[in-house]
Amino acid sequence: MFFSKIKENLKKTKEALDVKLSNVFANNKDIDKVIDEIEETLILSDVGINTSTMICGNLRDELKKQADKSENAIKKLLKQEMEKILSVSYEEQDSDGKEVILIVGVNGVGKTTSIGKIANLYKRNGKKVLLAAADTFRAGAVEQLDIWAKRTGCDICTGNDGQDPASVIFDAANKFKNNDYDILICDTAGRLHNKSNLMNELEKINRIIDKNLNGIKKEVYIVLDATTGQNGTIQVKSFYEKTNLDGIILTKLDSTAKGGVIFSIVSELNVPIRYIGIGEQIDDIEKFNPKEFVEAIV
Ligand SMILES: Nc1nc2c(ncn2[C@@H]2O[C@H](COP(=O)(O)OP(=O)(O)O)[C@@H](O)[C@H]2O)c(=O)[nH]1
Ligand SMILES: [Mg+2]
Repeated sequence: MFFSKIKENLKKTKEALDVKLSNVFANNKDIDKVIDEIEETLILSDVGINTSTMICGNLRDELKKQADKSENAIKKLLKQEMEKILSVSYEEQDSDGKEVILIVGVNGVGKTTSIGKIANLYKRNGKKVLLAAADTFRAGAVEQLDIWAKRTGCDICTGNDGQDPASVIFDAANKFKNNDYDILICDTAGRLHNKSNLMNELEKINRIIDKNLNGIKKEVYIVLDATTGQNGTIQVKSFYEKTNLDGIILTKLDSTAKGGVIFSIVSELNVPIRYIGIGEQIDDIEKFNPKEFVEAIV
């Protein structure tokens, strides 16, 4: 049920890839030619040159080892190789203990929306969730998170527009401790006037969490908009080089035919995808699973 929803919401990417792949098989009999064209197809779907080359190199090697070179057999191997790429540094998360999640990323990528969706997932699992509205930079950001808090029935710690975000986090950390919450999710600003400002801000927030919620698992997730394609990877490298990142939330995969970008993101950044955003509604989020993802797009 859930699974067919991923398929449905990722259909732009699936259509783009599947149609081209079917053409490859329809137009070629020669195996080498088929694989060359698969490689081209992957590159055109934003999988990235290096990653596409790697996938098809492995595909060639594996195919040599078996007699069955039918379309089905090739597709099965292709999926395996794609899954392998996405499984790098991926491990299933146990979500039992207390946890602080810090959400970072540039403006408009879907940070606040993803926080609402994730809060809802935890809430549904019976967790006591607190949100921290530390994007005090952009007008309206606090209200936006507040709407999600109400919608999901979670508590929220807010500051005023322009208040020091670190002080909001400080208040939230105390509230978290004193009221026995399970999960704290912190929203942050996507852009301050310049990069060093942003980095200082994040450093300060990190310090406050480490000091005040010592011993509680902390995860820093960066949110990336899949529709910006390869650009997202560059953003991460240039902006967040000094921040320790534990995971990626890749959003708006429903709005792009270039969902293949996920492969270059994973292999270039070497940071695992944790969640994927597949729409604007509260349930349009999935814990990332490499196998399910590949099955949904090829
Ligand atoms: N189609 C689609 N839209 C999304 C998704 N995630 C967020 N959005 C939209 O992207 C816009 C910016 O989201 P927002 O959470 O405010 O971004 P922020 O600035 O990073 O906090 C909003 O219009 C959201 O509804 C997604 O997975 N799919
Ligand atoms: Mg926001």
